[in-house]
Amino acid sequence: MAFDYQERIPNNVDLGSNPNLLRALEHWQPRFRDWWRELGPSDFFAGEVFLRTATSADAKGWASYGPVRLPEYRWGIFLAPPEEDRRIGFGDEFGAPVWQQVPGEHRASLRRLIVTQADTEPASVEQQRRLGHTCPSLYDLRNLFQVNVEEARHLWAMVYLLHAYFGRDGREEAEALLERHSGDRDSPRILSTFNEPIADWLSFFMFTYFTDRDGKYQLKCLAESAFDPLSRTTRFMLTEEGHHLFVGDSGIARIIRRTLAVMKEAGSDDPERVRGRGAIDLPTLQRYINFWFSSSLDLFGAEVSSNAASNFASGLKGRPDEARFADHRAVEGRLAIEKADGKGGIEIEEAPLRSAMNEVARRAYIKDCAQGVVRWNRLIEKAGADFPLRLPSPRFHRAIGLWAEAAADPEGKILPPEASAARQEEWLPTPEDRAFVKDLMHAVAEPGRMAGWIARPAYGVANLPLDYEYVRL
Ligand code: BYC
Ligand code: FE
Ligand code: FE
Repeated sequence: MAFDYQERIPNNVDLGSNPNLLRALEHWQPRFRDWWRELGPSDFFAGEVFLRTATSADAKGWASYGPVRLPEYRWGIFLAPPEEDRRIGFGDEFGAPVWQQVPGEHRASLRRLIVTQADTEPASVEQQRRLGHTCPSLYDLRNLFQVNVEEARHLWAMVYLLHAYFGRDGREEAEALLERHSGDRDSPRILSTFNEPIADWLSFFMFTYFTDRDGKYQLKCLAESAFDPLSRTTRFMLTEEGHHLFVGDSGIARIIRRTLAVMKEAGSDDPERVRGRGAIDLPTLQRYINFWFSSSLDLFGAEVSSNAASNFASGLKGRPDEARFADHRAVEGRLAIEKADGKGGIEIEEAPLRSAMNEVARRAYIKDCAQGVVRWNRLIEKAGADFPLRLPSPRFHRAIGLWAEAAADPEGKILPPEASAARQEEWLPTPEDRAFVKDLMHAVAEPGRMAGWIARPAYGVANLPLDYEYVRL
């Protein structure tokens, strides 16, 4: 089932047979284009970018590649193929047929989940809109734009659900998605991380590694949903997500490779000498990891959450890879959760499993995050350097949940608040770190050339050589 790109809004949901819905979406489309022009990567609209575009929902060969101008990218509404006789996979209605419409009693909660998901997509485009000016290579510039157009498509995916299933409220929410903006004082994006500036490429790679990975896990939870259109939409989004994670993972690995090479040349691991030679020292990398990992942990919500319990009970939001579990109702179980005892120690709360679903997802996410760190540390070890990177404790630098009030160090040790405040500079990027990293970034826009702070990638895009002109400016 190849997508029809002759349509004004390419889709595989038979929009043509629903004139009211089509009209509503065609009304939203110019507003989306205005937003893309104002808050997308518009400084690069004149150029031609070698991009992939989704062309079918087949698991194999779902995309095609070619030069596209950014204002002319064809966003569409694409759902994974329906699964025959799909059943609800968890919660109170386990085993019942999935829903093709929204049950009235779940309407408000479902809308809230979809709006929260939707809000992050344009937010990330807004956060990244100026990065093109300091791209380390045309290859990276192309990857940035690939991520941007797909996040914008994810907005389309959610807006389709709002328009098709939530009537007037849905249309209003779709408008509001273009009115909130990342970092806006009066009308910010909903979730914290999506209001953080991404002013340099180190932050971009950290964001695509850690924050897009929250996206992966949240989408996995929503892919389990009893609301079948949501499940099918998020399943297709997950196929696109792999590339975003690759950009982050390989980006950080390339920075580390370059740093290790510079350390070797300098015969020193002194951060100042590494910086003096135009690379990013490992302690600075660690501080960026501490920041983006802890911020992304907050995106899972509170460890113990009545929202999470009721979303699970009603079949709206499951666990990542729900099929892995034996008991899909989770009425009985408990999960041991650590919290501060208020006296500098830790106590364990046995939370009912359903209330702890945010924490179940967060733990799966943390395991996934750790895999990249192991690979990066192999590079460091092989180079004979003695500075293993690590994920900070989940207690560190949290703003949401049980640890929001506690002051823990990256090892998870609870400190008196003053002691912790005094050491923030050791643990999190300082204004000097940010200024240094920002100063390092200058656009490198000749085919095949790389900025001095990052190593070459192992391969080009879609079997093309690295010196291919991925963006014609
Ligand atoms: N910042 O009961 P709780 C992606 C709020 S990323 C600010 O724990 P719940 C992407 C919460 O809203 C994936 N506020 O919440 C990545 C609630 O507010 P109200 C995005 C926060 O509902 C890169 C209150 O605190 N998708 O796709 O269990 C590029 C109580 O919290 C935060 C989703 O998030 C925060 N960090 O869980 C592009 C999936 N955390 O009701 C894209 C949809 C919590 O008191 N969303 N709050 O006003 C959800 O499933 C849930 O809303 C959450 C929160 C997991 C976010
Ligand atoms: Fe996305
Ligand atoms: Fe993404």
